Amino acid sequence: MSVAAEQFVQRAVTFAQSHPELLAALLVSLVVLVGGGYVLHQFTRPAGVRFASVLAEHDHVSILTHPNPDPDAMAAAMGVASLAEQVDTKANIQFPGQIRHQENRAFRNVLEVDLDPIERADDLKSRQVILVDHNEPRGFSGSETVRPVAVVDHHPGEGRGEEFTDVRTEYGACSSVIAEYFEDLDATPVPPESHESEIESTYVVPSRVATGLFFGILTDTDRLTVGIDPADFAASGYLSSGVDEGLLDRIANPQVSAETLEIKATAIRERQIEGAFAISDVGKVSNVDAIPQAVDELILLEGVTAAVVYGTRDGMLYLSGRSRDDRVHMGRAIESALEDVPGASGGGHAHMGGGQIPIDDDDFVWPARQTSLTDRLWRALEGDL
Ligand SMILES: [Mn+2]
Repeated sequence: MSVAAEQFVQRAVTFAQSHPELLAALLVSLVVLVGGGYVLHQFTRPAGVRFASVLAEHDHVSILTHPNPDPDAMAAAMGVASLAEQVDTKANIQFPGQIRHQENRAFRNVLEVDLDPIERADDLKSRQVILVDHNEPRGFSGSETVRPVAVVDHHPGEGRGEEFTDVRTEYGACSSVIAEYFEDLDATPVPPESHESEIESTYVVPSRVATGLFFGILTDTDRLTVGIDPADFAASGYLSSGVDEGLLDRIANPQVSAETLEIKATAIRERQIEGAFAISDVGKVSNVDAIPQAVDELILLEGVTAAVVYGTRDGMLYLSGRSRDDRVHMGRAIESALEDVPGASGGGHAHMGGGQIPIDDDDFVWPARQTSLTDRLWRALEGDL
């Protein structure tokens, strides 16, 4: 030690001996700094790291999608299941409702998503539930008794997980949030031609999962055109090296059933037009998923800026609406058209909405009510309700 340094230490020791209260204060500040730093570290760990540690704390989880899961919900569930597997937690994916839409069926089959239907809370394989792509359990009996462990979503809502909640309403897809979790863990997307064992990182995004998440982002943002956040682009970029284009093509361009095409044809043929608005009654259908697909076609018709298609199945009338007209908020238009209709429910966003009305006759031979429904829809689209 140099003479100057020795003198400095000597002076410091003398100073501390004569001011013990200052030394104590210094020690207390050190403890506070280190402890505070630790607490801060707990809260500033990336969400994906925290989520993985929540998963790792459980032996077995049930990953639950919303009713009639779409590709974004199934992909998010696949991602969580893969992550669970990588932290040695057993996982089952479960869903209420049905998987009917050809795109959803193709997604499930082509990517071999292993998921089981549930009708009641007792069907849950584990009471440790992780909700994806929705934040409140619904669509099965006893759903209100389920207290999810974790919630990962991009829809507005009050639902919370007991140990973990991550709801990012600005994101176009729940799949983007899950992709970010993998990125937080420095996971490597596995290229389709490679094998997972060739990857050196601790965590991986299997190619099947990367393809699913990428397609989840594509469908929930209408092929990256609607409601997209920069985070969705970033997540797509991150996943891209793991995407299997062959599988992607099979999911994105599934075969369409003859009934769906016929319902689309009926919607176009039976359309009533007033100004820039179109309404079409497709009658009785066996696949209600065809109704939103039919209105997706009707809205493309030149000169049409807002459209509603409705049809019936098993005592229920289903409506689906689209708007690319700034004057028409479709969700509110459907909601106001169905106001006062007993048992009916409806709503949605500005550019898309839907609703249901319980009917007593499945053949819909109630011209008076049909006329009044169409009339109310016209007035709602015009903004008169
Ligand atoms: Mn979604």
